[in-house]
Amino acid sequence: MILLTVLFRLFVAGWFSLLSSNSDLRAVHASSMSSPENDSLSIVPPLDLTYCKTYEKRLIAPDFKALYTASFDLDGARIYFSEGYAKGDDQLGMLNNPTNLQTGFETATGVFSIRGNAPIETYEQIIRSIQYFNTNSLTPIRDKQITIVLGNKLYNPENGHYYTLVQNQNAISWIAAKDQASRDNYLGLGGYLVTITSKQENDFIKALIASNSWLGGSDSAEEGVWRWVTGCEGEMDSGAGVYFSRQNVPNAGLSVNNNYNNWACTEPNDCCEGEDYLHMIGPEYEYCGFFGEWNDLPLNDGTVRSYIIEYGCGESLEQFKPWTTLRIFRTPPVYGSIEATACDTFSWKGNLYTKSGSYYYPSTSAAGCDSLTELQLTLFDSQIAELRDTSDQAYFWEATGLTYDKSGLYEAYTTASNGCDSTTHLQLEIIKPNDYFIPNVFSPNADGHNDYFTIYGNENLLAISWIKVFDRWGNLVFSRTDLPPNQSEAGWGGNIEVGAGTYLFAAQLQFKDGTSKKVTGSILLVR
Ligand SMILES: [Ca+2]
Ligand SMILES: [Ca+2]
Ligand SMILES: [Ca+2]
Repeated sequence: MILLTVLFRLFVAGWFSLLSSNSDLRAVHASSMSSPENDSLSIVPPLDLTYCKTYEKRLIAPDFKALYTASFDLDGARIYFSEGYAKGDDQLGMLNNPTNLQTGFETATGVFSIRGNAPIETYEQIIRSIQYFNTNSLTPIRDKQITIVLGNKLYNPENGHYYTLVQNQNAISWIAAKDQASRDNYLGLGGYLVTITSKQENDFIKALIASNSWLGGSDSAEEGVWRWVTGCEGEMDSGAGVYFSRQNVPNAGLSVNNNYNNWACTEPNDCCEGEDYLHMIGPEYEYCGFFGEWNDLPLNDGTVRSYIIEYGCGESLEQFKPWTTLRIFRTPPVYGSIEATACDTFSWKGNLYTKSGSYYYPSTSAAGCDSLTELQLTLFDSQIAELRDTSDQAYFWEATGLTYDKSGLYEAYTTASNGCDSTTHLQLEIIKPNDYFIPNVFSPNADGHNDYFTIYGNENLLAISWIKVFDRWGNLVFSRTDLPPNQSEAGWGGNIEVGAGTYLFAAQLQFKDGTSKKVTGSILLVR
């Protein structure tokens, strides 16, 4: 029962796409009036398929064969994924179509449709050439089921009957609907205006209709005696039809012999000039009662534009099975995995990767099946550092082990802790290295030699704006402004109260070209 329910849903899903082509269906109905009875029809189940190679096109049913007592015409067929459909990846197609029938695969629904009036043999020929293929080896691998249905009818698993809705532009009389239904057949199974004998069947029909629709019930033979007058039910009770409801006075339908009925509020009411024909209330006509309930109407009521044809009589339809299924076992790819670590970029199988992550490379295994290699890539960034420095003399850079005596941009390359390149840029400025000289030691002992600390220079050094000297605790021990360069006595004589040791100085130099420069450093005082 569960399987049947699933199938029912799928049939319903397939149905709605057919509503738009009902004019085609009606034309086919008329032309297939003379088809023979075929209450035995079945399909030889196609073999299941094992699919392991993406893009490989495989015939799903190369030996497709229906079994029937006499040939008949068909108006359509559907071949669709009833389980495991991967939208956009799973495809059904044909190598070529030697017939005039229309075929096409709809990605949104996973349905391959064949349309047009042709003998069953032509349909068999087309179905034998339908191919399955998959365009993506990376999607989750799921097994699939394909269902093949001959014809475009809706299946009710509860009673094994088939149905179709005929929706007209204009109103149709109950008699015309009944006659058209009785002339129609589904693969040789005779049609009739629908009879509803259970709540399930009522719900099923309600789900189909979009407006008032005729049903195969009437009290035209005897007022107030409601009988099913079509299909198997119509042949019972000596041909009078199953007596399912009695119109109570004044207005109410009562069940007879526990037969199902679903009258709306005060119906049937045999209103007005008399109402003897049964219909189901559509969603837009809830004037008394509700959508899906029943009402009696006159023969030519202008509000009924549609009717439902039911196919199959009684409960003995086990021999009539115009559909079959096959499974596609989707073999997962042969799986491999590698890890890689690199700096900045990594090249693999012809691709350049710039971000860490998992990447997949599909290929073909030795057995001709999908093979999938996963690359687990970790990329580290190379590092670039920017440095700026100035110097008044030749500059030694530890990073390169070189000494530079010119301003410029220099680079040093090392390896970072992550193993990648580490590049350091040094913007070096050498300022007037030869324009002044700062001694680093003096000896204020009045021997006339090196007794003062000052700054010396060539003709480019115009003046010393100021000099300040501090002891190692930050105390100012000497300060003087506007000193001429190269004059020892203008500088610091090493106050008598300070001791030998290292002192720190700062000074502002003025150059001939108008520039100035602050210099700092240390000076060693020896006694
Ligand atoms: Ca029925
Ligand atoms: Ca009546
Ligand atoms: Ca009525």
